[in-house]
Amino acid sequence: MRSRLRTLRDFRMLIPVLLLTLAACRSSSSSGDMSGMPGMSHGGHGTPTVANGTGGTAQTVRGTLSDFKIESSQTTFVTGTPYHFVVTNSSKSSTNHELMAMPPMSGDGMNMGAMDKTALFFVDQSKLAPGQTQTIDYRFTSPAVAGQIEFSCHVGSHYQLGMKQPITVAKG
Ligand SMILES: [Cu+2]
Repeated sequence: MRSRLRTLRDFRMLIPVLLLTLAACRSSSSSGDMSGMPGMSHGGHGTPTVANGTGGTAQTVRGTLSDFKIESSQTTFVTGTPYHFVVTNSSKSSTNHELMAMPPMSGDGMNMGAMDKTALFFVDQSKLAPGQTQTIDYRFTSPAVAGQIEFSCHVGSHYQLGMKQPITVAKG
């Protein structure tokens, strides 16, 4: 009687351990390469790719806007990969900045509305006062060679002052 109770209790104590082990298996398989695992019906064909779902697989990219330059933790990207941009205005002055992802501008003949339409994505300067951080999720759909797309800030004459950072997008 005594020993039977003890066995039951031991088994109960094992349950959380089993659940934890299961959870660990799940999370490691969903973030890893599934192509090598038997019994996986999707994601096969031997192509190691980032999961296509909207789950937590986005790559974080840090963008820093200052007076007057743009720094990005990453300047080469791949189509189809979800990126999570974390953009901070680290201006030491009281200057708002913006982050646009768009073709380089040669002249100044484009108004803000047209620019916003041309841009792949942007974070407006109204949301980027000094010290502010904004995030935006984006997935590139078309490849871009050097000189085709850049991160830029077109507030005032910031662009002419150097607020541009060329990027490239490879085919994923
Ligand atoms: Cu600026």
